[in-house]
Amino acid sequence: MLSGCVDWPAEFVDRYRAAGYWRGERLGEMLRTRARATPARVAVVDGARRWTYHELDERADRMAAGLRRLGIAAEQRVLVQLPNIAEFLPLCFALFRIGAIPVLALPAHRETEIVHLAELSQAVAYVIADVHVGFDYRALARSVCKRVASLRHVLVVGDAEEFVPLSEVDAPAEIMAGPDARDVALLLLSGGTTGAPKLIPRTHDDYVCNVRLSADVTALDARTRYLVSLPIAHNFALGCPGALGTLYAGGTVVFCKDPSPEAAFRLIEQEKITVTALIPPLVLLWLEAAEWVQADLSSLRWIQAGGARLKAETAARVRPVLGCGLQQVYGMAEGLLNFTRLDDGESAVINTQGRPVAEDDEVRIVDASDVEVADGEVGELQVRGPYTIRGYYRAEEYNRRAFTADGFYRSGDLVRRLASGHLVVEGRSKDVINRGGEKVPVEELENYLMAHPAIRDVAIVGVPDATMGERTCACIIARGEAPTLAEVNAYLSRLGVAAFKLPDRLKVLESFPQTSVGKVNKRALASQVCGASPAMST
Ligand code: OOB
Repeated sequence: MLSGCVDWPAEFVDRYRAAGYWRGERLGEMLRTRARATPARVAVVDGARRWTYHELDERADRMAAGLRRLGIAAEQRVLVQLPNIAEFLPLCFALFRIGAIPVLALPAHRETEIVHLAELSQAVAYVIADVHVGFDYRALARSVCKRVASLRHVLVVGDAEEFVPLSEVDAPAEIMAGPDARDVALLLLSGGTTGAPKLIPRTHDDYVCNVRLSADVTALDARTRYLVSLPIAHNFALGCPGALGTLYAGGTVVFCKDPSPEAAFRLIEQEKITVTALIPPLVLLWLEAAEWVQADLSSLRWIQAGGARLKAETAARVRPVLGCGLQQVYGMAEGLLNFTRLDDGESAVINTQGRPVAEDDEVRIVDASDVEVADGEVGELQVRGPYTIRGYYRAEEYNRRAFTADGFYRSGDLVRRLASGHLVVEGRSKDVINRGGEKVPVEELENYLMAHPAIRDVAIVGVPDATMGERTCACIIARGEAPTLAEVNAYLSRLGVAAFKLPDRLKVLESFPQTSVGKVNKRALASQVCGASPAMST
């Protein structure tokens, strides 16, 4: 396995193989198998572009050969920062086939995050789009290249300027042995860790399992037309079942660059979309828009909702307003996936976040001393299983805290298990703000703000919000004259921090409430700033 990763112990490898979770399949071959079975079926739609399975497969092969010519080899990391465009798929399959490892950054990430990811992964190449939503990624690449010595290539979809156009990374297809199914296939970004962002190594065996179980539980098949509404670099839209699950099932992946109801509804009507995945604020937006946007949504059979807790009132409106079913998904890039089942009763679908997808997902719910709580009680979810990692990439010290001695991942989520096995997410014990599905890493943001010359101390808390679930409030103690929210956010943007991490509110205080051991009491602080109980039980 790639150095810096934690493998499963041999007894678990044997167990997951024997039980049929790990079948020795690789992601590159998953597409090949499909392309052989149904070469002429449409695999990908992006605007006017339509690629059949044969075309997608061939593009991936040619791009793999082109990447090899550039010197990109097995186990090397390639930082991929692409919006929802068709090129994402041949690129990733090309990397999978070489055994090179895509590191999936979000389009929203900026210089600070990209430099960190490139350095942590020692990426040899960086793949971007030219301009997207008014932002020029080539300018970002110029700054990043100056700071990251390992980067040797910048590949660009569109106008490459001084860099290499991805369209020219092309050579006659070659036969490649490719990686082992036990090898790392991709590095996903974590949303839920403390300190600097962490990378999550997913192997071919475990991610193919993730994709297959998700596609089966969502009943994807060759008639599926999946709309990629969320960023494809996010695990939910990529593999739960997402674009990869759709290709596994022989369906069609339709790219959506703008998940606003106006744009997405038009695509649903035109492309006869059957399923998509949304975060709760988008579910709300789509429900509101359904009343005034004229579109035929009758092809839509399911909306998956996840990433943050969906309110029961919102969940209950999905079928009456949009005319389709709802599947709640509580997942994490580290692995474990919970789904409500398509044949679950109304109460489970509306009030729970689903139950684990695999029999061998070992979920235990524990108190602060790691002792299991009684069923029905709230505790932290810990998990071990065939598609849940045993450690973050190159994070030996952090892993000792994030995983138990017997290999369970400490999710930091506070959940309750019902007699049916369904889970209800009640809050969290980790210091992350979940801004409608986008995760704001509190400690990372606090560290940036501590470096501001006019800030003496900072504590960031989540405050309740009707649309986003919660928003970010930065509480500061100033040195002299306090900066305004606009000044603080301009400072963070100049540092190169993604826009979704910028505080929504700023509160200037004289002091912070303390706990009995002298730490900032964030619970008390959150109630102080919002005048009510905090958004979540941190
Ligand atoms: C998904 O993955 P990540 O890695 O961005 O974030 C994981 C965290 C979870 O630990 C939990 O705190 C929260 O996001 N979360 C939910 C939730 N789904 C995720 N909290 C409440 N209700 C839900 N339904 O967010 C993700 C990955 C795969 C599929 C779906 C979501």
